[in-house]
Amino acid sequence: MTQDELKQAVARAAIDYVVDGEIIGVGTGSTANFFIDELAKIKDRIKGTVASSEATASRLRGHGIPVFDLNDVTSMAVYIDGADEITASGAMIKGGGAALTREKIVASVAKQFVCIADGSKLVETLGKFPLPVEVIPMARAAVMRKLAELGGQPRLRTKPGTDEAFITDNGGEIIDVVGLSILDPVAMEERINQIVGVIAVGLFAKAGATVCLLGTPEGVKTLT
Ligand code: ABF
Repeated sequence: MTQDELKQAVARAAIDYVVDGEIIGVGTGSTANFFIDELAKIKDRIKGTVASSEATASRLRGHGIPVFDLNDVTSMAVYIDGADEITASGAMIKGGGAALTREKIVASVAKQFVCIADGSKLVETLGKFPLPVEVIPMARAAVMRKLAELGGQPRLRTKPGTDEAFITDNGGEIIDVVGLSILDPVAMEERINQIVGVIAVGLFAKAGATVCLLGTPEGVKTLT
């Protein structure tokens, strides 16, 4: 099976976690895109969605699926999204797609976080994938110095093919921290959250995935 077929399989399996008549939080990335395409097939069963990025909102709308502003939503049954790395206990690195802040906000409102990922995302220790940190642009250099003290090498994410900073949907910049071995993800998340100028860190450990649907050649495995 190709990686895309594995992503498609978990996207299909995630439909079992959609609650009829409810609002569904929808993530960002290629696996989330496969999920959106599956959700479109049952769109009449749900009230609508909240999107974690402009790209996701426009894909949802393209399928005729209602997208609500989070400020107009008081409860959300489930948030469904991919990850860049996940451990067996549900701690994740996210943000390779630059949507980490909105992903964390939307996930925080949902009762359940269902992570959908192909098997290559399962790791024992987080950190091989560079850890994304979204920052207020004027704090970039100061935050980078603090992140270096944690033992990694911070790199400013740039627009492809340029030296210009990549700008997120929130007007923030992304620093990718390379070379970390994150043995205590909760402690690391708390430490980075405390750095002034950080908008959000792409470590989802204090509130990780409640369920992970992992695509493997033997079928979809469910980790809880
Ligand atoms: C989002 O999409 C992210 O937080 C993560 O960066 C990424 C995973 O991408 P893909 O599904 O394309 O592998 O969920």
